[in-house]
Amino acid sequence: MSDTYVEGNFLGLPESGSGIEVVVLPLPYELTTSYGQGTADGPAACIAASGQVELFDSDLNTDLPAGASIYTAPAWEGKGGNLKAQLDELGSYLSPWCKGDVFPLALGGEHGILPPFIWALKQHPAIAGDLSALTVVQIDAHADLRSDLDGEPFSHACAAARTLDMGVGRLLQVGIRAFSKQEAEWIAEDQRITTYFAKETQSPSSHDASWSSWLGELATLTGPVHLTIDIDGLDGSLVPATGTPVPGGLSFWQAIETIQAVFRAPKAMVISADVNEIATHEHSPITEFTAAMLAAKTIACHINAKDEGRWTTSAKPSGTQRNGLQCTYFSEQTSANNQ
Ligand SMILES: [Mn+2]
Repeated sequence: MSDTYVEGNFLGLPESGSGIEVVVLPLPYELTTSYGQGTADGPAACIAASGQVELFDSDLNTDLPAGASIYTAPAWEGKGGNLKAQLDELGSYLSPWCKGDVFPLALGGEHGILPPFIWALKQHPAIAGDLSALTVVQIDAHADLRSDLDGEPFSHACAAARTLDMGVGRLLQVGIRAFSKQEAEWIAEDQRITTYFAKETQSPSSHDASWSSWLGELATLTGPVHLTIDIDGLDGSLVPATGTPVPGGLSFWQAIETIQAVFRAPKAMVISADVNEIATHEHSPITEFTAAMLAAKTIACHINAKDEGRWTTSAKPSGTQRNGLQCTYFSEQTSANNQ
């Protein structure tokens, strides 16, 4: 715990408010969760649990924030009366933090936050309007490649599919163990998608070779990368409160190794990340604590990448008052239900 613990800030860290290098963005978004409830409370619970995370990071060999300025932004407050209006609000909220001068880490909220995040990243200097340059690395139990869920194409169950629609060039998935026949066929056919199924990475007979192959794949990443961590990618025993916990998932250390490998890829630059589907359970804090540890490791790995020259920025870090773009992308989509 920080010596000068500040309630409501990630890791309890005090902040200067200027020269921000990492921003934590709480997105209590919940509109389409199919099974459990409580992802709206998840980000605040994760931030509260982060006060119990050790600040010492063994990769950095020092305490967080390790000299970096980490700012916890006021949480997004949804006002839109329907799903597409809320997605536009999320895009507008994220936009000021996606200009390349800071590392944005969002805490969700449903996985439906991913498409608005990708929309906001389009302006990032490393992408410059061309999302085909971007690789999304996804930890998840679900492929999230459905065309729609109950008629809703912007459901959390469709998050990865929508990012491909938006033009994302490559999608790498791990932990996947719950998917439809249609999703399996899409994965097999689409050259943009590389999926490491939990059946292979977790099975006693194949896990060593499969896991080495996954880490090898990550080492070859090039260009800008967004890391999206749906905590249900981890084994359900580690995240029992999440909306749809699934057995047979990644171990905690496999999630950590994945985060480390993405940030250590010599030719890639991780420009942004999210940890999503965080929810609470009255009898156990393990879900939000697991999420807080993954978020803390993500920040530590970003600082490490920056120290080692794998983070470049042309913009000078500035303060909390900033302008962003107004998102209307989602309201303009005609295919979705206007519920
Ligand atoms: Mn997901």
